[in-house]
Amino acid sequence: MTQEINYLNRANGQPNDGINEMVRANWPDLVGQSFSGIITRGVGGNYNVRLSDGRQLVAVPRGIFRKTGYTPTVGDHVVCSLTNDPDVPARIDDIKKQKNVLVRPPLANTDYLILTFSVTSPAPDITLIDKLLIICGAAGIKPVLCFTKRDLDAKAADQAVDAFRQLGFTVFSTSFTDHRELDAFLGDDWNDKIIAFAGPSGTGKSTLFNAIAGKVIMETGEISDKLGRGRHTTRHVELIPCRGGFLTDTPGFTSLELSDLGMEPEEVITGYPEFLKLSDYCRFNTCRHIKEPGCAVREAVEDGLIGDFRHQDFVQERYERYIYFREQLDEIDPYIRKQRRESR
Ligand SMILES: Nc1nc2c(ncn2[C@@H]2O[C@H](COP(=O)(O)OP(=O)(O)OP(=O)(O)O)[C@@H](O)[C@H]2O)c(=O)[nH]1
Ligand SMILES: [Mg+2]
Ligand SMILES: [Zn+2]
Repeated sequence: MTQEINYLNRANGQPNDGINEMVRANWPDLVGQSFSGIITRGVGGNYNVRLSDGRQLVAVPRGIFRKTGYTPTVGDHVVCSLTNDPDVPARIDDIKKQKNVLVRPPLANTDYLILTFSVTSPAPDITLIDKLLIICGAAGIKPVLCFTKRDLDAKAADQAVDAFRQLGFTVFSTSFTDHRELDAFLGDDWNDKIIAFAGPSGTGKSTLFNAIAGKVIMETGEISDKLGRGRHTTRHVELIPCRGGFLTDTPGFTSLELSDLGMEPEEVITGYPEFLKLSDYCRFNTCRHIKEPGCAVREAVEDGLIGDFRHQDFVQERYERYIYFREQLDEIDPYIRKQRRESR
């Protein structure tokens, strides 16, 4: 059984005396040892760390992280030890190298990001889908597209799935009663994988979360309406153990600017794998795939060689959005981009 400590920290205005003694009394095997775990939640400078055997501790980062300006992130693999400070049960001594990190949601080491868009109410924002695909591509995270609310418009759901699938994306549609395909894709043993949701508010991220977790953990839209809080029901990022890995719901958002994230112009094409794989054939390796002579990407789009014949308009529109994002980022001074990247 999982043992948990209810650690009430000073930031919440609650006393936490004796927490260290409690840890020592309950888990003598941790005294004088280093132990590793994963950060599942962070509030007010305190981090919940889950050890591989399921025990949970609250830890505070060593001063050095404050000096280096590095803030531990949910999803970070850390090494901790117990302290002699009565206020702090454990200290984070080391943070392992991240395989990737997202800014929104703030999350490290994501394996799959489920991009959740409803087929209707709200209608899918195709530009936002492309932005999220770029963010995944640049971070090296596998995107899984999910079109929810299939029960409201099955035809639109099938069309959306079809359009992205023929380009090679992993994409599913779900409804209240049917998320079998997505479930089967995710499998039963996640082997410590972190699976997160991203997408606009009200698209059903929390609903899907609960469906996959098999129990109601996250508050969904309807409940929050009763509380009068309206949309943006989900507020913080927390890893919840699920199928041998972790699932995390994330707050929805309506806008997202690639330029604010300090993204490099060359990273835009990572969201367009159907273009990326052709870019090796461009005449110049500095090709921006816009108007350059001998551009294999532009030629393939113009000749209708990408994707199947029914989706040529879709490919053309994807290419137009690619150009839009690429030109937008090319306009920003490289120095400003660097600053934005460092301050994000
Ligand atoms: N018809 C239909 N409605 C759905 C489906 N999934 C979710 N909803 C409804 O959509 C609304 C929003 O669902 P949530 O799961 O709270 O959405 P969310 O993406 O978590 O929203 P935020 O937390 O604000 O980002 C709720 O009223 C859900 O009941 C679905 O498959 N079909
Ligand atoms: Mg939610
Ligand atoms: Zn090119």
